[in-house]
Amino acid sequence: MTSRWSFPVRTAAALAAAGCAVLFGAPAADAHSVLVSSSPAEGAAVAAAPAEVALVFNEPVENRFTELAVLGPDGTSHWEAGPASVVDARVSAPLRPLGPAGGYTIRYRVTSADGHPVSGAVPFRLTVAGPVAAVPAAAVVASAGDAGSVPLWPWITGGAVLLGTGFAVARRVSRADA
Ligand SMILES: [Cu+2]
Repeated sequence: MTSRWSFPVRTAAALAAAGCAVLFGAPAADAHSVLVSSSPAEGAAVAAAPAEVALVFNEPVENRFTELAVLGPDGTSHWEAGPASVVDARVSAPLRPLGPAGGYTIRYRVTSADGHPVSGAVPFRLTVAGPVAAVPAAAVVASAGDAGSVPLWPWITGGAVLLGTGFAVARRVSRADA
């Protein structure tokens, strides 16, 4: 008898079942759902954004607590265009036109048929920058707090000094006119 699934998938399913039994005391037959394929595929290089991202699991997953996000090369910007939809074993979400070229990540969390959560990430690469050059505003705000980012205060201080100098000069000029 041949299996529908490749050896790595069956191994992952077996390990998930073992983990299930250890963590939840459930019988090994109640295995966690295992990701079988994705679009874009793991590690794929695409030249343009697909209309949606999709994940296919080895069994139908439950349609609750489903999360599907597509993160940009900065690791914080979101590129999914709406909530995930679940149809049997397939979980998908619409995708915005993508931004900068680089590494994108599909991050997911689904509920297995046995009720246990399964989460993971699927990386893919955009080889040609999309039409949305600018990173979404929320991502800029979020990354401004990163330890590695350039601090804002020198720019604010510099701007204030320039503004003050401008006022002083303007006042002197208007006094000279009088
Ligand atoms: Cu489970």
